[in-house]
Amino acid sequence: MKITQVKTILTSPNQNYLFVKIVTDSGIYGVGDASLNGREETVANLIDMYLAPQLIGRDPEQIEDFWQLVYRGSYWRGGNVMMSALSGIDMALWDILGKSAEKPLYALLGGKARDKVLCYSHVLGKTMEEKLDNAAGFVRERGLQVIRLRAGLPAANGTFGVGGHQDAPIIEPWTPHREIQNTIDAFIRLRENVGPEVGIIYDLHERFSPDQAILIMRELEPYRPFFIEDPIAPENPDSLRYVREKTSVPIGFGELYKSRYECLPALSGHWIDYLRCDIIRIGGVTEARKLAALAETFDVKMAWHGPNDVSPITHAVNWHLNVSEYNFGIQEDGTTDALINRVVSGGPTCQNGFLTMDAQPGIGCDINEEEAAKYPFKRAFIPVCRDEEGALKTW
Ligand code: GCO
Ligand code: MG
Repeated sequence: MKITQVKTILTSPNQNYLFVKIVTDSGIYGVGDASLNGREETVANLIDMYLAPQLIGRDPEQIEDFWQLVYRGSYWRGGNVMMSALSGIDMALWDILGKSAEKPLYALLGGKARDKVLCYSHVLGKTMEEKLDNAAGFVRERGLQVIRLRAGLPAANGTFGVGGHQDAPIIEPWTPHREIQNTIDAFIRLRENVGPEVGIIYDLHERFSPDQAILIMRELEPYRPFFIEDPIAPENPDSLRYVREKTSVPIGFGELYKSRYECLPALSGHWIDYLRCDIIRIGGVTEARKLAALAETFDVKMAWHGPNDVSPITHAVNWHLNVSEYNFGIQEDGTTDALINRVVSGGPTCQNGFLTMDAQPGIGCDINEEEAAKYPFKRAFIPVCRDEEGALKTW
């Protein structure tokens, strides 16, 4: 089997996505997701200009070799743009492998290690007030065991880059030291609203400094968070150790990590309980299985990133990883908009708190290219935060 064509597909069904489709001379093709919120076209260009020409004529089953060719062979290693491009291609190659073996991806990864995949959803609502008020109903309606809230003020229009063409990022106000008490109060209200049994994940979105995060987490200890997500920024591993040592609250961390090497100190030091990498940022299936094995070594559970800005293809790959991993913890089902399902078929859904999927050979998803063309890509930016002094803060 030889690769004959590599296509990049940019589309915007209420959110920008970048897909990769790799076609072979056998008629089998594979699909992957290379979406990088706010930089999709840059990733597409890297694939079209530099990676696709290296794929044409290759045996699609040499997945590890192509991974190394892009990662080490480029000499300039890593980074979000390169890793997203590599991940999208990697997923498509595994999809081809599964389809030609007539096996679902999870079977290639060692087979099922569990029957059910616990998942959590984002509490929805237009404002924080609405989310806090509606949480119990939301949990009841969907039969959820675990929910997730993100620290923040009511979102401005265009959050997550869904607002269509923009010339610059939207600015949201956020003054961290003023939001400490609000953040604590929001969690406590949510706990009171949903009762003691429901797991609550609170995403602090790297918005606080270590001292602020510690303050919040210590106050929340009696309210038993399922985990606190990304309490601080990831750049300085020692800061994470510092936070870890000062609180007993479980920590989920890592959607901004781009490599196994970045994850290593947090894993080997046991500074986190759940590793939350995004498979589009760390190198696709090839790297995800190595990373999960590494986390298993250090008793850290997996909770792969699954927001609305990754497509059903990534949600499906996450599911295949989930069912085949020994150290699976929980899966984020951050899907908030169904329009993407017109473009991508297949993929898991959250039913009564568990992620279920009809497994087909490969990843089990397909892209409807005609449908994708109906939603033309528009440049969009992730918002930025500025405090009341005008200084830039983490969004
Ligand atoms: C999450 C994440 C996302 C990110 C988004 C950025 O936990 O799901 O924090 O919501 O903000 O992926 O594009
Ligand atoms: Mg997050």
